[in-house]
This record gives sequence, structure tokens and C-alpha cells, in this order.
Amino acid sequence: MGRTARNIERTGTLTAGFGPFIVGILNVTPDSFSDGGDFLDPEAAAEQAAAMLDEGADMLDVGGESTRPGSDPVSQEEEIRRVVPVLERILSARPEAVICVDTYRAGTAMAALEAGASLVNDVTALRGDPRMVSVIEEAACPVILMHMQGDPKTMQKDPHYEEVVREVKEFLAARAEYAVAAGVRPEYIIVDPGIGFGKNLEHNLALLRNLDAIVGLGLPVLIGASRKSFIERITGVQEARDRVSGTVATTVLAYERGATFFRVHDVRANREALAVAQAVLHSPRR
Ligand code: HH2
Repeated sequence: MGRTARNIERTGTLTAGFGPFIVGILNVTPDSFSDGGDFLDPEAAAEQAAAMLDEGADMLDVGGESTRPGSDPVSQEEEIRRVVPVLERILSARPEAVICVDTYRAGTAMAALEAGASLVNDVTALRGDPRMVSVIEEAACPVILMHMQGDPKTMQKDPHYEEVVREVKEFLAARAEYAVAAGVRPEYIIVDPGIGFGKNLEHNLALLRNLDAIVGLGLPVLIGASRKSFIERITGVQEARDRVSGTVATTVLAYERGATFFRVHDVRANREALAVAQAVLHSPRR
């Protein structure tokens, strides 16, 4: 069995499991909102990957394009040039690492899967590139389908919903159905309400508050609230790196409501908080 197949099999174990699972964020970009430029050098990126794995990350999410509000896309060639050497470097040091590639481009996904990535995180939920669904189907790999209203360039201009929770839930159900109809294995689909992607503060809070409705779809749910600007709106913490406590609050609340995957920059803090939340919620009763 090749490396990719073996890693995908391990990832299948993750998607079938109960979690909670920590997904460590590794942005190989010059312009990501909280860690842009920190890990452009493959050596620095591999060190950060190892540190997150040592702190207890169950998988890593490696991305080569920022999708922060107002960001511009990069070319597929540039995205591959950023991501693939980093994947190779991480996997040569840590062959068992489960790595997700954060991309909506079929070509990048293919190159990353070839280099040993095990799953694909598509913030467009397979709408960004018509070829993506067949890449996922052919690789028989898990996929994260995320909700976004609009695109990163303009999504925060004036997000609007009649009923945000219902609309996000219906969107995710429809995208999961589309994927399954195209041959993607239903047990390999993870859904994500897309905190901060075409949502104002109230929208983000409504989604977190009512996350059990999204969990009700019966698919594992990923939550990506780490260091995002809605935390600054509540706490006043301007420096994104310092929004750890606010992030941890979202992690614990989302876990209690049934989320399975937590996409975070600060692995140790979120891991410890989840361990305590798990102990409180699931310790056997006397
Ligand atoms: N958030 C970001 C990027 N990818 N993927 C999923 N599934 N869910 C998310 O919430 C999500 C995501 C944005 O955060 P980050 O990667 O830290 O920043 P940037 O897009 O600026 O690189």
C-alpha cells in the first residue's frame, strides 16, 4: 500500500471516530491574517508542523493561499510551489502525520495527495473548481465541505441571511448530497459552517450557539474559529495571536454542542481545554 493510501485509511479512522480531533493550522502564505509570512520557508513550516504534532494535533491543515477577508487569489502554480515542498518535508520527518490540504483547486489537491496529503479542505464546498469532486472521488479521500457566502474578496462587505442557521445547514446538506451523488463516500464527508466566511458577528454567534442543528445533519462537524476577528469584536484583543482564550471558549462550546474537529493555531491550549471538557461531560457517573 502506498503512503497516500495508508494515510487515507488512517484518516478514515479519524472521520469514523468520535473525536474530539485537533487540526493544527499551517499557513504557508505571506499574508494569512494571524501567521502570514511565519512559515513560508519550508524548514520553518516543518518545524511548526512537528511542534503542533508534539503538542497533540491529530492532523495538520496546510494551506498555500490566504482566504482572509479582502484577500486576492494566487495562481495554482504558486499554491503548489508553496504547499508541496512543505508536505514532503513534514512527511519525510513524520511519515505517520495526517495532512489535510486547504485548497479549492483540483490541481493543487491532486499534487498534494500525490505528495502524501490524506484529505482535502475545500472552503468552497466543491464549487470553486468543477474538477475537484472527481479528484476526491478518485482518491477516495475524506473532504471538508465549508459554507461561505460570496468569495473572500467581498464576503464581509454586507453578509445577509434570512435565517443563518437554517440556510447554512441546508447548504451543507445540499453540498454533501452533491458529493455523494458524484461518488464521494458519505462517511468521508466533514461539514463546516465557515465561521467568518460571509458572516457578521451575529451570524457567527448564532451558528456557534445553534451548532447542534448543524450536527443534526449526522455528519462530523469541523469548527474553525481560531483567532478570528469576531473574537476581537467581543474581547477587544487586537493582536490575532493573543486571541487564544477567546478561541478556547469557542472550542469548548462547540465540543459540547457536538463538533468533532477543531481547526486551531494554538494546539496545546485547545487540546488541554478539550481534555477538561471531555472529562466533565463524559466521566462515568457514580
Ligand atoms: N478558516 C480559514 C481558512 N480555512 N477552512 C475551514 N474548513 N474552516 C475554516 O474556518 C477556515 C478554513 C481562515 O483562517 P486561517 O487559515 O488562519 O487564515 P488565512 O485564510 O488568512 O490563511
